[in-house]
Amino acid sequence: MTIVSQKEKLRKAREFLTRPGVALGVGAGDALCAKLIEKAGFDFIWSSSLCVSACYAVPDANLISMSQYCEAARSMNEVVSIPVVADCDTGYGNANNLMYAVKKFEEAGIVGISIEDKKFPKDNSLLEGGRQELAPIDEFVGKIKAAKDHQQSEEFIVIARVEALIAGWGQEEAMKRSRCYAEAGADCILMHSKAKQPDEILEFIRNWDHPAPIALVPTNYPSLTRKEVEKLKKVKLFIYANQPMRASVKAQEALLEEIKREGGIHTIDPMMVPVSHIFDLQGIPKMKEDEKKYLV
Ligand code: SPV
Ligand code: MG
Repeated sequence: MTIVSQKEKLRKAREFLTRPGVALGVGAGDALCAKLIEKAGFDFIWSSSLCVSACYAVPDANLISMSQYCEAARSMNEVVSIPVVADCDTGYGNANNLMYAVKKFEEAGIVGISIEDKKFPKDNSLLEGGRQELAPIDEFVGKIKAAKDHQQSEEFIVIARVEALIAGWGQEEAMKRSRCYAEAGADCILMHSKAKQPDEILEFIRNWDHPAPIALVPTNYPSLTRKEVEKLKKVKLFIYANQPMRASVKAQEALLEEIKREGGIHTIDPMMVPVSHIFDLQGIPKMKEDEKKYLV
């Protein structure tokens, strides 16, 4: 892997928010997945709270700690040369917790964080019947200011994620909150929706008249494609938040079933990559080159 400095990653990420077109991010829960996302040619990694918590097989409900989320994001960042944006839930508590998190994630080489305007501890936004309690606007504005005032690098990105549509509070509330957060200094507004069609998202985008760019997570409304989003101009980050994890669970379940059914591992080769492929992803070729130089 070519070594890319944090400065270069920050510069690239900033460019995503200003250049024409849409940057595509994909959600990862671990470094191996992040590596696959980079190899497939996507623009950035979304260190997803859903995927990271799923790697521990625990609910996406702030059960694991900020340090665990940060370590997961750090491990991703260490093996890719594209930027890593971290999904930091509600900031792990109040503004004090968030300021500490900004320090830790920035030190880990992360180019930006997303924080959402729900109460801590949160539930996953797509969870049927989940607690989707919104934080008061002033409280969240305080968090955005705290994050922006405490970032070390000027380019570090703070994404304010608006959960008003998720909570069922409607367009007006979503718009009011987005304006307040953008005015408070958020670099980007992530408008989340769990609707099965993109209509409410498209309505929001039509009415959005602030220069702050928009980020979208189309998990529940997959009919909205990159091509259509590009035409909307105001959307700069488009995030496929969890598809590799869901595909790999499906593949692993099918494989385990097959082994059980066949009473052995003699039929499953076509379902797997060879071990050599894993070696490549682990960076063995580079290690062997280094050995030639440095081992006597
Ligand atoms: C995540 O990927 O963890 C997200 C997106 O926050 S969602 O799961 O839709 O809440
Ligand atoms: Mg999340």
